[in-house]
Amino acid sequence: MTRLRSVELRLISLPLVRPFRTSFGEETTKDAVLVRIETGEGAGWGECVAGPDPRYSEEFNDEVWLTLRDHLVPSLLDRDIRAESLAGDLAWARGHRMAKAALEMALLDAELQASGRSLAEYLGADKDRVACGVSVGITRTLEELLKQVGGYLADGYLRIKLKIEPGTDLERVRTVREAHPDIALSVDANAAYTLEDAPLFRALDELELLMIEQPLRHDDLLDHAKLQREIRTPLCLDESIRSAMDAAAAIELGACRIVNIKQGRVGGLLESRRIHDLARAAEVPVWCGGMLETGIGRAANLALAALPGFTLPGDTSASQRYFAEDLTEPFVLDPDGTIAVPSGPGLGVAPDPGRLERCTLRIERFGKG
Ligand code: NPG
Repeated sequence: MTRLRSVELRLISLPLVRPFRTSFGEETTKDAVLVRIETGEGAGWGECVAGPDPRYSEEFNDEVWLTLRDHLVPSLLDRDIRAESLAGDLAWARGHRMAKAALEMALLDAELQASGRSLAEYLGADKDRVACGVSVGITRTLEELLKQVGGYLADGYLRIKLKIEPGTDLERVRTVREAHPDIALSVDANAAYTLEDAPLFRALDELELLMIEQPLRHDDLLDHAKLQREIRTPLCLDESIRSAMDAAAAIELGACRIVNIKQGRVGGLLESRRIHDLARAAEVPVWCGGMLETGIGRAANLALAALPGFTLPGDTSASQRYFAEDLTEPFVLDPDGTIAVPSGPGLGVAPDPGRLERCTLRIERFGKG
């Protein structure tokens, strides 16, 4: 147990090296709420995965700020807390998983720094490098898509994921498959289709994809189970899995055969580990999703991805795939397609003070820091 003395919220904005377009819109900057806490033992950083608007999830940056400022932080300030019981302390507030996950990350960072342990070791990692994939946004042209895919393969990425949306799907995926018959290739629809699109999925089923990610509604399990019964390609769920309970239901229903774990989407690293554990017991592979995180959130993702059940390459790409200049020391892809898991205490990284100041849009502090 340690006393929460102060919390600092920061809204930051970093330009992306190239716009990232998905079925729900285009992002040209990475805007995120960072949380820095000070406890009786030390300090820690957390990064919230919410975006600027409520598209991918109900949570978004301005709302996360208010939730933390007016509700979650006041309920914890000057109290004795620890990461393992934080979710229970915050259970009175329904939902708001991304905001809660950012606090939990900061608390884990502080606690583990104080005890000199790395996050990866604490979570139960069994490797010190993780296999990395890359997610390719929707491009304006096929030529641009092939160029981006070719570039990422030359970098060493071990799995290519193509974003798809109605009208920009089969032809593109087929073209990439024909150009690269042997690569690990997957698609991600971000919930843009319905069961009526089953013919499209039957056609995609011919392309030897590693998985089809979140084809149907963000809150659906039943239709995914129906679709999974019609195709051979494993379905993977992202948005539909918000907790270990959701993951257990999805697996039991046959709504997916693979689970994407994003710590922010499920309320934190500890809930992520629960999902990993139950999926592993059910022999369902998991992999670590990405939300264009800065080096802070990326460090947490790499630690998580080092757990034994993460058997598929994650969206844990190198810093330079996103930013000309990351907030932390950059994460670098090895030519073999892996990135080293941070091994220092806590997250093992901290933001560079100068870069942090340059990209900060807003800052607010609470408590006696
Ligand atoms: O490499 O971090 C990354 C991006 C991976 O495609 C990716 N993320 O739907 O999974 C997703 C998508 C996303 C990005 C979702 C940003 C929400 C925000």
